[in-house]
Amino acid sequence: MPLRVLVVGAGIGGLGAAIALNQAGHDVLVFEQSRFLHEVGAAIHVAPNASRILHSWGIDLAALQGVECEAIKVWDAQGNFVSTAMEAQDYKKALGIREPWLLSHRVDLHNALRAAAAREVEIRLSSRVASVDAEAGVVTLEDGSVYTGDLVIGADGMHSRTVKAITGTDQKKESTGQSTYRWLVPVAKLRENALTAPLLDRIGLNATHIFAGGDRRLVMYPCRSGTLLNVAGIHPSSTMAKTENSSWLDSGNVDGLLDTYKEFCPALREICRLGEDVRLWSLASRQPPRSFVRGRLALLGDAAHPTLPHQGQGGAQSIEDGAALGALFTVGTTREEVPQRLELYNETRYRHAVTVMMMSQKPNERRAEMIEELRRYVADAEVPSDMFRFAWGSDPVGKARGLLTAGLLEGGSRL
Ligand SMILES: Cc1cc2nc3c(=O)[nH]c(=O)nc-3n(C[C@H](O)[C@H](O)[C@H](O)COP(=O)(O)OP(=O)(O)OC[C@H]3O[C@@H](n4cnc5c(N)ncnc54)[C@H](O)[C@@H]3O)c2cc1C
Ligand SMILES: *[C@@H]1O[C@H](CO)[C@@H](O)[C@H](O)[C@H]1NC(C)=O
Ligand SMILES: *[C@@H]1O[C@H](CO)[C@@H](O)[C@H](O)[C@H]1NC(C)=O
Ligand SMILES: *[C@@H]1O[C@H](CO)[C@@H](O)[C@H](O)[C@H]1NC(C)=O
Ligand SMILES: CC(=O)N[C@H]1CO[C@H](CO)[C@@H](O)[C@@H]1O
Repeated sequence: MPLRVLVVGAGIGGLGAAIALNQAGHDVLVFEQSRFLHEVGAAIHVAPNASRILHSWGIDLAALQGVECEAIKVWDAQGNFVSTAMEAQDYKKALGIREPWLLSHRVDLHNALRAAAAREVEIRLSSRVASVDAEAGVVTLEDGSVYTGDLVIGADGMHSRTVKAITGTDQKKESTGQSTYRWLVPVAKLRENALTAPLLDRIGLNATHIFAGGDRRLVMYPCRSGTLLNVAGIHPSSTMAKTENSSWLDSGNVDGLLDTYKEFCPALREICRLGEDVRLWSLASRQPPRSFVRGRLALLGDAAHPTLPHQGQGGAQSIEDGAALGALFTVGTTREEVPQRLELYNETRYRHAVTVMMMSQKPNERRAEMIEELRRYVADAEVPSDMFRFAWGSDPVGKARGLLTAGLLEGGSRL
């Protein structure tokens, strides 16, 4: 008998898990609070291992309209070249990776996942989950309706409610002291503008560009087949207001943006001025729970490990979580076996995802400062010497299968 799986949240991670668990032969029902009428978002990094997982789920990578990222280049605030921080090719060679590192509009990635999931899985929109009983596998919606499953996936993002079923309390989000302006500019507009056209020609549209000046930076990369430039302006927060409930949906304005980047060169300021629908996101986060699982509940993605954008890994980690679940819940898994399989999920993912999460709390050059904090959750953790090696070298499916086989060999003592 297939398992009945209830997924809370149809974001990147929830949809990925729904696809993986459905492909493993289970019945999946997804609850999503929104109606997806006004989807916002800017671009998101799809790291090579994540694009390999998407491919394995039968998703046509062309639908992501992604741009392949070849390097990370650093420039100063006046637009002078400083250094090439990394070249994708070097890592791909060293790690034996063939898959692309894609820069995709989040809406394009989300649509591709939705289309793939909707072929087999029911997604109920306007269905906000109020609470979850982890031991019983019961999900209660705000409208009062109650559903019972064999397995519940808490994929409800940064502002998760399902995490409470594990921690017992609501966790406050804390500001990191930094905020991010996010906006998109049509590349055609930049090409016909006398200030920005020469800059664009010089930097090219095949890399992630970091323009750094003092305590602030502009990070730019293309998406949607190179027709849109995505810009993130990471800077010290001027106000701690709104921190608690800050989200991708908060609006910013061009005046505040121009003021923040007043020391940057005219071409970069012009890219700020051309910003449409500028969002201002206070980089707030919360502690991870001590465990990703309890009873019949597994947390994944930002609900489990709220990941800030500094390493461009939030989306990829949530996709890896779903792939691990798909590998662990093999055909024929029984209702009785669910809690033990979830312990293997926690073992597969906790250490890796919490390490990436902690390393994403600060800009890369300052991430070593997170070691104490990381060790509160993973006692013997080390700061990865190289984040690309660490993140791109992960193999959640192989690890999950290895743990499963080891458990079965122990004569069923664990499974
Ligand atoms: C609107 C939006 C825009 C984003 N834009 C970007 C971006 O431009 N760049 C970037 O790098 N990252 C962006 N992110 C974050 C990024 O998608 C995540 O960090 C990453 O993909 C991890 O995904 P996730 O599935 O864990 O969480 P999310 O992608 O945040 O998805 C969580 C989902 O759960 C739903 N949900 C929440 N609470 C409930 C509830 N109680 N009941 C039912 N459903 C619920 C939410 O509506 C959402 O669809 C955005 C997230 C959102 C929600
Ligand atoms: C990337 O773009 C730059 C600038 O346009 C160009 O010099 C470089 O050759 C491009 N790299 C590749 C591999 O296309
Ligand atoms: C944040 O959201 C919670 C739940 O919706 C609400 O109770 C709280 O008052 C909000 N806080 C702020 C500062 O708006
Ligand atoms: C999940 O993993 C973490 C880190 O290894 C561990 O502390 C926690 O106890 C695990 N949870 C369960 C239920 O085993
Ligand atoms: C799931 C997946 O694609 N994992 C791969 C990630 O990258 C490492 C290193 O190249 C491979 O060994 C994994 O198989």
